[in-house]
Amino acid sequence: MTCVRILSTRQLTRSALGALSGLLAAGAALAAAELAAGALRPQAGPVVAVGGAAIDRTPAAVKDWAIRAFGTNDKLVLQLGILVVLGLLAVGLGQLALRHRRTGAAGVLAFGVVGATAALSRPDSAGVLDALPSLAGALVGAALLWILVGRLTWVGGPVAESESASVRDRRRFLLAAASAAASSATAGALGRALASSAGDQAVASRAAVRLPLPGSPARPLPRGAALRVPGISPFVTPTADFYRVDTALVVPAIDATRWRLRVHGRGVTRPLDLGFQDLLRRELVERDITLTCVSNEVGGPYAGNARWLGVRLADLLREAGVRPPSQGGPADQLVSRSVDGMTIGTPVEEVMDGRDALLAVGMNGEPLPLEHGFPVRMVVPGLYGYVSACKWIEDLELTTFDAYDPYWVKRKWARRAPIKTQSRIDTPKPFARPAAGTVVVAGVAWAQHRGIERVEMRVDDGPWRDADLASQATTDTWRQWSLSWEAAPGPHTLTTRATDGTGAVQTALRARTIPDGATGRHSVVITVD
Ligand SMILES: Nc1nc2c(c(=O)[nH]1)N[C@H]1C(S)=C(S)[C@@H](COP(=O)(O)O)O[C@H]1N2
Ligand SMILES: [Mo]
Repeated sequence: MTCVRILSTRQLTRSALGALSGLLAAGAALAAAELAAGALRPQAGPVVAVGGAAIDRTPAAVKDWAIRAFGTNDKLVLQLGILVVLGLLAVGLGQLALRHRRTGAAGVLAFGVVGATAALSRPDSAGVLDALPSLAGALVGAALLWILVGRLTWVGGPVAESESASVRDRRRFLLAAASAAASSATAGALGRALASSAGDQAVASRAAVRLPLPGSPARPLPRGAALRVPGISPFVTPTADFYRVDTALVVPAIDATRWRLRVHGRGVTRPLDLGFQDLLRRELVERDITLTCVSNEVGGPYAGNARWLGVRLADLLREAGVRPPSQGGPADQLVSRSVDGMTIGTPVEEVMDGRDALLAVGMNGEPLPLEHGFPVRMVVPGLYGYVSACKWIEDLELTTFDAYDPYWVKRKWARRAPIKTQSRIDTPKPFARPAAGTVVVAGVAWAQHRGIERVEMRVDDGPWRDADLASQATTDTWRQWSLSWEAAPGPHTLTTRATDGTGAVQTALRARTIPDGATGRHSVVITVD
């Protein structure tokens, strides 16, 4: 009996140490890969590469669900998920290596190949170099697993060893494990430091930017354009609260002093190659424009209004010799490319039809924040962000809708996507319990470039009532609304609908966000006490 118990404890220890070896090997692999990525390209690190590749392949419905469930934390959740899966696999490989040392080590190498393949598959991949971090990491991890498991003879195994050899191996295992853990921590930290020093240059170049005054300032806000109702979305969304939607696990860090933008393609008679200062020397226009994401559900948070500063995109295109299709130009699609490989297709006609399509350098009086596209992004009133608002832009190509499908279109989203008329109840919040009596219902409505003419609200199945509208700043911004309601006790459903500047009433028909934006009316259920 005693004999059996000792044996099983021994096996348990062996198994636990195998798992530990697997985890240490995975940790060393990741750390070595992060170090290599930090030195070469932070985006090529295995976690970011696998996460990015996962985002590229995620069906639209799952992506929308992730945005809904985790909001802006979706990227953090994804990376933590990858680490958890990696941890489990590492434990498994540790066990495998106890039985077949070579197979276990080969398993680590296989994951290196997965990481390398993911890095190479990213749209911003810079070529074979991107495979290096994952492969280097995998080699280090495989070697470490091989060494650690080879020193586990003192807890039993295929090789029968003498007592003294077993004591020696035990010491050697502990030494290897401890030094692996220590060097992994150091390498990982060093990799992070290297990666963030690239970020430091971007941050420094941003701090050095002096935005000139606009030659064409924003139209002064008319009186009454901003309502002061507690709980309503402020007319100007503070930059810190502005929604962020993109595929970037690592926010691109661009040094503005080295940034270039190329304008080329069909119908371009004079290709352009511009630097940041070239843009700042041009006439800058300042405009209030509300941005909206196509992934925004009815009543959702992915809309924001900011004061943008930038150059007129249409002027730049005209300088390059571009004519819109209506004037015989051969290109109907303007494809913008970002440094992180995003591609966004915008109709040339809309960009050149007189609306304030901008190459923006400023947001709410400051240079663009890194997360919102520093140093330069596009903003086109009236079109959802995924067909207009390319952040971290570096290339503009004139082409046709027939010739090229950009990133989201390849993933089944619509080629063209004007923003749909929507109204949202900001206050009261769902399931609120206001006291009976006067309740102020308020929110925002948008139909960019058409404007909002009317907002109505109804309680339960009652009649539609006109809300009081804030003054319309421009047709490109959202419009706040509010309505005082004499609330009777009990449960109530509040519903809103907007009418846009063309007289079209927001439809009650429900449509999903895919492929070109959600429709339906926003309702909020509350209980009046
Ligand atoms: N480079 C890049 N630009 C991008 C995206 C992206 O994923 N990558 N997402 C687009 C989408 S879907 C939207 S809605 C807007 C959001 O801009 P914001 O994050 O500044 O609010 O950016 C657009 N520009
Ligand atoms: Mo979006």
